[in-house]
Formats: sequence, structure tokens, C-alpha cells
Amino acid sequence: MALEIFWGSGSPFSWRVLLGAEIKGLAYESRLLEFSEGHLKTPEFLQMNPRGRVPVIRDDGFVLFESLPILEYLEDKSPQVPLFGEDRQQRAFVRRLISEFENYLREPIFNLTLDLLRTAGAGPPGSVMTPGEFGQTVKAVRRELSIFEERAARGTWLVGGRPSAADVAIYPFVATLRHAATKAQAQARAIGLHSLGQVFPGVHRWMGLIEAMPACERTYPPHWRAGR
Ligand SMILES: N[C@@H](CCC(=O)N[C@@H](CS)C(=O)NCC(=O)O)C(=O)O
Repeated sequence: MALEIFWGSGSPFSWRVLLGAEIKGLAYESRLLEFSEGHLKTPEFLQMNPRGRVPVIRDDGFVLFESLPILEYLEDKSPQVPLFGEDRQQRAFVRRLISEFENYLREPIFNLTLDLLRTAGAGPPGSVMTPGEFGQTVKAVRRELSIFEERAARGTWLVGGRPSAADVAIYPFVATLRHAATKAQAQARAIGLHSLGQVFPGVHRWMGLIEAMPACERTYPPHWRAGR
């Protein structure tokens, strides 16, 4: 059985896996699940991932969830187009950038994204943050994006001369924040994140590199394309 990828539209964790598979040129069966239809909470899906979350892959009967281990699995399965660097130092650098993102930026950027979407009436169920939480989260996102801006300002891939797992792991979250900012324009303007290009020109240029890849076009969240 071919590699299957179970994913959700607009899920940055899922987007990581789709982007990785596309960049590697892997053949896969796309299994798009609908959050609102309860597809992630069916007994069949919960058997694959008891947390009821995407992404999940199934490869010849082997089931794996958690986006970053999935990227590592795809790398081992198909090392010809490397996502984790071409030598030991590049590999360490890719992992360091992912680790920094996971530890310092992923939570605040994702929480801010969800909050902007909820404010705009477009997010998943859940309550919006208190003003105090919101302020702290914005501060953390701006601080970490400023640090990331220094790396992105070179206008190249984050590591080496090709897209790596660092680009793949980070881009979907920044793109999802940008999308949320277009939905909640007044709030985004109030916190100075309405135009990433103005505030973080390096990040904006780096996003352009990724967006020029056919892999990005092919994995662009379908419900965004439909204007939702
Ligand atoms: N740590 C997981 C996070 C996966 C995750 O939170 N996915 C979200 C979509 S962005 C999900 O499936 N949420 C469904 C739910 O919580 O019911 C990963 O890296 O794959």
C-alpha cells in the first residue's frame, strides 16, 4: 500500500508533512479530513492517533503521528533529496533551528493565530485570550520573529543551498499567522503585524522563496484558496 498522509486544511502541522513529501518527490495518497465533520474523532482514526489529531501517515501498515518524527521518517525512507542537511554540521543546524522554533516561537505564534482567527469568527472552537495573555503572546511572537528575521534576512534557505526541514517546519506557522492577520485586520494592525513585509522584510523574502516552489502551490490549504 502506498504512503498515505492524513491531514487537515489549514493545519500547519499537517502542512509540514505535505511540504516535506512534495519536496522529496514522494508518491502518496492524500487523505484530507474535515475537522468540522468529526473525521478526526472516528474510532478508525482514533485507533491510528488516540489524540485525534493530524497529521498521521500510514506506510505499508506502519502508522506514525507527530509532524516532526514524520519528517524524520520520510528522510530515512527517501534520503535522495535530503531535508536534514548534507553533512553533520548542516544536520545539527537544521535540528537546532527546529528546536529553537519549537521551544520559543511555535506556541505563541500558534496561539496568536488561533486567537486572531477566533476574533474574526473563523477559528476552531475555543475562547479568545484575556487582554493580558494577548499582550504577552504578541510580545513573545514579535521578539522571536525579530530573532528569526536576522537568519531570514540573508534571503536564502535557512540552511545550505536547498529547502530543509527547518524551512518546512517553520514556514507553515508563519504563513498561517499571516493568513489569520488578513482575517482579523484591525487586531493585526493594532499589534503591528498586519504587514509582515513591512515589519519583517527578511521573513517576507524567505516566505517568497518557499512560495515559489511548486511543492508549496500544490499543498496550499484548499479552504484558504476558497477564501475561507
Ligand atoms: N504535535 C502534533 C500537533 C498536531 C495538532 O495539534 N494538530 C491539530 C491541527 S493543527 C489537530 O489535529 N487538532 C484537532 C483537535 O485537537 O481536535 C504534531 O506535531 O503533529
